[in-house]
Amino acid sequence: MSFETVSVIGLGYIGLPTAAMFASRKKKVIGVDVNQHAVDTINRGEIHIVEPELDIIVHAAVTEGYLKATTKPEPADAFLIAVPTPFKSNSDNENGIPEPDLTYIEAAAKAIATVLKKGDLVILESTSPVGATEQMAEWLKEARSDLSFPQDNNIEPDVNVAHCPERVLPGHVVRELVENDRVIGGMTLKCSEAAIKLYKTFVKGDCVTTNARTAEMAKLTENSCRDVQIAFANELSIICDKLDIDVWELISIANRHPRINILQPGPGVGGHCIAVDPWFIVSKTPSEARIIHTARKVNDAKPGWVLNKVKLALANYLLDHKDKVASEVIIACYGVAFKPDIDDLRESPALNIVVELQKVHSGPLFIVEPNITTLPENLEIKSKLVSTKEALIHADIHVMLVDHKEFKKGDVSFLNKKYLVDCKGIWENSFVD
Ligand code: SAJ
Repeated sequence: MSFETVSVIGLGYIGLPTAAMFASRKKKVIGVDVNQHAVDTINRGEIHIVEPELDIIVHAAVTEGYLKATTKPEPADAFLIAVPTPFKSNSDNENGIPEPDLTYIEAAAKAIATVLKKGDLVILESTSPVGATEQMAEWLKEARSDLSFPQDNNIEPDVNVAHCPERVLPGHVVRELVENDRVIGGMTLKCSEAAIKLYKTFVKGDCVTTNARTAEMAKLTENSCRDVQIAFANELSIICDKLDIDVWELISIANRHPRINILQPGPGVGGHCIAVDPWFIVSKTPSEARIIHTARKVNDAKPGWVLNKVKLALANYLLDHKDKVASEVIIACYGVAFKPDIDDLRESPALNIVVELQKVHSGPLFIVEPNITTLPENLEIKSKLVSTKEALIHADIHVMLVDHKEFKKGDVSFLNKKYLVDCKGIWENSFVD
């Protein structure tokens, strides 16, 4: 069992760094993506996403001939599938629970099936609902009845299949890919052994072996646990607002207890993982997953709560400035990414707040986002991308949404607290009452 050629299907935030890691260890890597722009960019030795240190690794891998990208799968010894697993659109069932959409996995499985051969290893890395790896193996088998698969109860199937979920943190992907422990969920023990051999090419962390279903559930459990913990912090922030208590001070005091570690409230939970993955548990076990379901609802409701706070600040401002009308009031929003110090706007609660604000506020909106150079199309109507300084000087209402490092510097104590909505508690405390 040797893996000289590795193919990574899906060259996004996980697939591209993973492909680059194998290539940096001098494996021949074939990256496959349906996005021609991504393929062309990578083949120029450049990257189409923002992730620290990745550009240098990809550039070296392409220049030295270890990494190439293409839109059509080619034969390889191991295939890693790292495609998105979103919700189905308009899929809410009668309980309002979104269902996972496995069509990208199905398409990737069918595409690689055409080039599979005896001895190959197929790994599903995409975060998936329990049972998805078995389903993927079925799709492979349907397409290639000439090969045997682990579900055939064959001790040595022609093709090994495993689920090895990615668990890296955006912004730290290059380091975490190497250092994190890896969950290896082979459909059989032999499948796990093959997968460990492959990952040990670059993984320094432990490779922890389990079965595919437990590996699927482990990934969902990690992200659901974080979602529940953030929901607790978000709920606290709403309770404290009602009771006139500074939630940031409260959490820092409570966290001095040796066994308490409360996370930080914010404008809601975003990204393509924590806000999505818990639903994969809830949709499979709706009657049992009660806390997980409630946490999702608490976090999803937070942007609406923030929006109401902004409306209140605007009402206060107009009460104090009788000579002004709403259309003259400039609201500045600081941060639209889904979390600090990244450019990723996907599933961003901050972005959703700004989009909604655009609908309800008749005046101009200033957006401060140091990590992007142009605004997304849906924000261009009456929003303007400005510097922190311009927003601080010219805006009337200030909405701190994402605690990017740029916002933590400088003095904001000249702002009027009545016209500030601080979702991250980094400016509120600059004021002396
Ligand atoms: N957030 C808070 N308060 C906090 C921490 C986070 O409101 O105290 C918010 C963030 O602002 C963001 C959201 O939660 O909107 C998610 O951010 P995150 O940093 O918690 O997680 P992600 O989505 O960037 O990455 C997570 C990680 N999972 C865990 O930490 C359990 C990462 O390890 C996974 O690989 C990744 O999901 C994934 O791909 O599934």
